[in-house]
Amino acid sequence: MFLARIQTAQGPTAARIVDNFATPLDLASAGLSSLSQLLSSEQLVTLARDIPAIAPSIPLEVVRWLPPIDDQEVWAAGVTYKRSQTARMEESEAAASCYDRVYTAARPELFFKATPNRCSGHLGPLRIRTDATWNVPEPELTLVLSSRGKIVGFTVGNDMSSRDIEGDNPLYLPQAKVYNQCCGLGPWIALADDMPSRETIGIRLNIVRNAVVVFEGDTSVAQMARQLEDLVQWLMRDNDLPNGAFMLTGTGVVPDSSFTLAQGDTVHISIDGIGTLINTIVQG
Ligand code: DO4
Ligand code: MG
Repeated sequence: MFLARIQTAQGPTAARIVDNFATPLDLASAGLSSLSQLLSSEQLVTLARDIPAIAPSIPLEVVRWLPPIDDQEVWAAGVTYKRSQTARMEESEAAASCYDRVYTAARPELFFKATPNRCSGHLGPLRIRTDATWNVPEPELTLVLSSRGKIVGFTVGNDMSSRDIEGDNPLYLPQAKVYNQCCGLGPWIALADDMPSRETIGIRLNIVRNAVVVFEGDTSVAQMARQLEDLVQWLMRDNDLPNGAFMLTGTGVVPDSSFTLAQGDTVHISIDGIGTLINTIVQG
């Protein structure tokens, strides 16, 4: 079972995904008004299974997917894998020592990534900035946090990044990371109890251009230099998250420096225990 947000004739709605069908949920029958409230409920697992349908189930092939977020903030961790450290050091001479030091420092790199309106769901568009020339997707295991900071679920995240802007000056990081359609989330949320053990979770990235695979790479959560709970406790320091949050946990896959995304590319990110998030790249 997974939880999602989908578009129906009645508007956006939370849905339960079981056996290739999406069932729109009557959240109000459980006294809830949003998916984020359901995710923060102490009865999440029972409610997710038992909330009645508000409309007939829809076959997955015809579902119109929304990112599985409504009221939460989106945060991200950086330089949590060796590959990200080395790629960042290649990209910027000026900032090389910052990336080198943060990889081993007690305090992780954390940054604000997106508001819900800047996120795209499965099969939606993700954007390259018009003023950027070197762009990559970043495939990241993404934590779904309750309002108390508990890891209640996982989804697939794409931390779209403009490497030329970030590499020019580290103070430009927010512009390299935060803009319209800068963050892919989806296709749905896997509840924490249903995930495989963390060391076994693989992450795969494929980029397709004109029906040809132009990049493929993979990593595993076992390669991550930090513990997920450690990232969360740093995020929650003097930082309340009343609606919960999504937290991208950093990339372990970075294409070689000669690669840049192009308009029309299709980005496929698969994470074990969750599924595959597919987005098409737009620019302008
Ligand atoms: O400081 C650069 C961002 C790092 C990042 O997004 C990552 O490692 O995934
Ligand atoms: Mg990233």
